[in-house]
Amino acid sequence: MHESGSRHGRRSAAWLAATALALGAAGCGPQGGQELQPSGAAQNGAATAELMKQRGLTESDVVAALKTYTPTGVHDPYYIFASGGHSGQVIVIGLPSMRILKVIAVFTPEPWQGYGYGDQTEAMIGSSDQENGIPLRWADVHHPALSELAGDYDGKFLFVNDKANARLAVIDLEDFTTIQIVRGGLIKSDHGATFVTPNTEYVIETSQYAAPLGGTYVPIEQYNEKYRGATILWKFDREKRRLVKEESFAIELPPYGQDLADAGKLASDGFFFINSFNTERAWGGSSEGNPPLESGASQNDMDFLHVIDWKKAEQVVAAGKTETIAGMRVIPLETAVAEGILHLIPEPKSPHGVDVAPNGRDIVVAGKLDTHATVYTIEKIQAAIAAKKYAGKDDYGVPILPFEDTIRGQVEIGLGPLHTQYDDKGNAYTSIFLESAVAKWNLADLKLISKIPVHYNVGHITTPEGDTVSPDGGYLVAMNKWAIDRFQDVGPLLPQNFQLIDTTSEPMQLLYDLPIPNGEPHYSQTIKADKVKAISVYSPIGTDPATRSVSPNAVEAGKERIERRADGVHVFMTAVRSHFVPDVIRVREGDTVHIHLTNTEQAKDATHGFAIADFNVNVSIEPGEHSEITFVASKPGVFPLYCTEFCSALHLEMAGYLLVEPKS
Ligand code: K7E
Ligand code: CUA
Repeated sequence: MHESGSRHGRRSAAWLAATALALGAAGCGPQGGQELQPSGAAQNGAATAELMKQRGLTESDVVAALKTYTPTGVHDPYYIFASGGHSGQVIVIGLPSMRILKVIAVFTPEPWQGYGYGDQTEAMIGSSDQENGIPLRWADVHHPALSELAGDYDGKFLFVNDKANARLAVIDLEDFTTIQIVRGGLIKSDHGATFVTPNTEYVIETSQYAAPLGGTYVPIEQYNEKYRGATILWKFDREKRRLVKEESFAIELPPYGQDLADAGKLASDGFFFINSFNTERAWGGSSEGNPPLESGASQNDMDFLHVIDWKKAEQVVAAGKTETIAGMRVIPLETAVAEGILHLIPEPKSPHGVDVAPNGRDIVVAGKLDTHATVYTIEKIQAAIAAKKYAGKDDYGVPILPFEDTIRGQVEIGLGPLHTQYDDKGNAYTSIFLESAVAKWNLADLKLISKIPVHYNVGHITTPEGDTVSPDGGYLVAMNKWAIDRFQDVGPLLPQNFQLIDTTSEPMQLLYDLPIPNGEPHYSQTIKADKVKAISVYSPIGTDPATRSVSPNAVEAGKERIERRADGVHVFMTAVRSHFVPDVIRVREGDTVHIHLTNTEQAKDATHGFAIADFNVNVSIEPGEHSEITFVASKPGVFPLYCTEFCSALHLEMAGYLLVEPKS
């Protein structure tokens, strides 16, 4: 499994000369219609051949380089929004250059952006801290979901989940910043999250590990009776840019390990689908005489695909047939069964990915311990539901639809298929974990077309707009868990490996490796760059990014001042190249200091930083931004303050002093 990537053998000198000629022609040849200048081209060609020889590059390497190389100043046609895994962040990458463009701070403090240090971002990051005061300062980000209209990305918002603490975050793609973090309190972990319904009516968050709903203590011996899963439909209010808990609801689920989920679209609009594992309901206890969790959870040949009719669920909620747990309206499991909201379908052993095809009709499920991708169709599922054609019921009375009556077929993929994406040619691509490969197969006739090895242990894959109603195709990025021998050594903890693949050629061609050094990315989504309309400055001057309106404390040039009030010292300060006004702040030991700081610039990229020694004060103020900083001057002394961004030739001079006079 660890052989090197497909390299074609060296070709003849004739091929080299031809490529060299083409390169030469492209590089300095005349406009179309004119004759080539053989001498110049030949010269460049010779230089290219010499370079290839020096660096030991094959023809295939050079072609790969030409497919990904993006000259300076040229922008990529796509953004990849990648989960940052343990970092609690989102990584933004250009495709096909694979240049990292930004890290979006979400659940974790991020010093460069001052995220988690100024008042507004500290409040943002602390908004999901626990009731008992335990702060949450990391996250396990798995699945980014771009907002959609009619099943297509609209480029406005991005949602991500934190599997570890069952939280969701909302990111605004106008300024690529986090604008909300929510923790519902109903469930303890999430994984079928985040996924959006076709018009982003709801952002879906489904539990992974069953637990008593609402977070109470129940002995684990009562697992079958009292532990539950749940899927939460968070209502998204576009105008307010908020997930609204009061308008959201959940559906109680059996205590299986609910896994990935995907929303239906077009033909399957109104439904969503959730995989599961551990339908055995093993809960571990290997030192107490039980089988180990992973083997206890792998006994059944089939687990259950959950089919959820969310439009029906909306009606049941409107009719008030809910109970309230942890402040969330919950449709009880019996009600979900009685009202026909929930059906199960057997699916092959320990499934992982469920991915609805662009046509909305096919639902592709891949099982980790199976060799197939299984294709269900919504027409067959709906027909079985309508005819009440059941293969039985589970222990909770949930009707089980027959496997054979709901599938269109299966494709033999390889060992350990996980996740599926689509292109514009009717092809599906499925990652194969155990085999370390990606398979391309035809969705219409369920025929395997080809496979490409990847390095190594691929998890998710992403193709341009590859999970929408209209994928673009062309590229695929394999998000590999192991890198082993791909990069020079950096100690025992190795980077993850993103591999860019050209899917238009046959066989597919591996183009580029991008190491990811700050967490384990799971899913990514790839969107056309021109759909994202990012702002370059905050306007008007004094805008608070948290509210997107001018702060009541915004400071105009010439109106800077220091005021002593009952609640402390208020400093109304501006920042502009290359000074802070005021630049000397005099307070007394024990004073609470409120700094109201406005960057009055409107020039693109004219960012300033603001830091004070010893008080953990550090913010980044983008052009036009207003920032609030509060701290207690708890010790006397002289503390330099300065701008932390090299903003101008007089950047080092952009400084001042905080003078804290002793009490006595
Ligand atoms: Cu890593 Cu989607 Cu959480 Cu598969 S998941 S790899
Ligand atoms: Cu402002 Cu450096």
